[in-house]
Amino acid sequence: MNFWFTELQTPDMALSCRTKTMLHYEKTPFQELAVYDTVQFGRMLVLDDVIQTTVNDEFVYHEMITHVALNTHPSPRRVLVIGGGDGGTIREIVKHRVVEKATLVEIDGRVIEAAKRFFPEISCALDDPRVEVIIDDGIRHVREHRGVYDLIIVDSTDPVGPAEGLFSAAFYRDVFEALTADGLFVAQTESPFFNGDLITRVFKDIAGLFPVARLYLACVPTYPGGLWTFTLGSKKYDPLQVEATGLPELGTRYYSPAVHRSAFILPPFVADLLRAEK
Ligand code: AG3
Repeated sequence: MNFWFTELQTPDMALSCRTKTMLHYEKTPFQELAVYDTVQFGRMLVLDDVIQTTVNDEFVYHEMITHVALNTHPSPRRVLVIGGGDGGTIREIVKHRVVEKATLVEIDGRVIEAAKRFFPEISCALDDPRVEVIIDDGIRHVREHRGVYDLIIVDSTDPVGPAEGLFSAAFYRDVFEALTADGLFVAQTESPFFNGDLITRVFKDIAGLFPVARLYLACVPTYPGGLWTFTLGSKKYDPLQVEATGLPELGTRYYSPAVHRSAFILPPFVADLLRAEK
């Protein structure tokens, strides 16, 4: 069948996936939510016509947004996820026995419902006894919590619409305050090809707040340009100082102790985005 879903990744470039069927569509109070069954990537979650995750490539993003930071902190007992209503980030977090409580704060409860219904392999840990799900604005949640989280992960949509505030300096200040004295933070920060200015600005904000600021990369084929960035801010522990020996075996398909290190090796055009004079 010649039925295609197309994401306009920039005004001048698109990614199209041949689609077997549209499994679901709704308008939530926050956004349009659709689930497609694609030939190449399996089921695909789409918000406001932007691909969020697919069954076939979600492991890259979810492993990389979690395990780098979880293996950097020696005992991440309390973890907060902002966004991430599909549950993929939570599924990876609960693989770590040391985590006592993982709190998910998602603004749109409909995303969680759709994930439970259409993406059981991604959402499967949302009912774990160590997981607490709160439907609320992550910005407010962070503002109202002080010194409680060892790790905060921002698993957001692109910086437009509901997620815009999750890329602001004011929000990062509240994140810093919501962390414990040796806490750390990681956020998905978009494409180095198409969002260079954003990456530069976010890195500057994070480096201004946290003693340790790092950017790392992973390859997510359904995101614009494929190459994707994550920005990490840490009060104490440096992800580059992590000893590869002694890391827990997590059954991962993208993350490994060697990838933990190599992800921080930046091509010069990416390293340039982080230069102080920018
Ligand atoms: N968060 C969305 C990453 C941004 C994708 N951008 C795009 N396709 N233009 C992913 C949520 C997965 N838990």
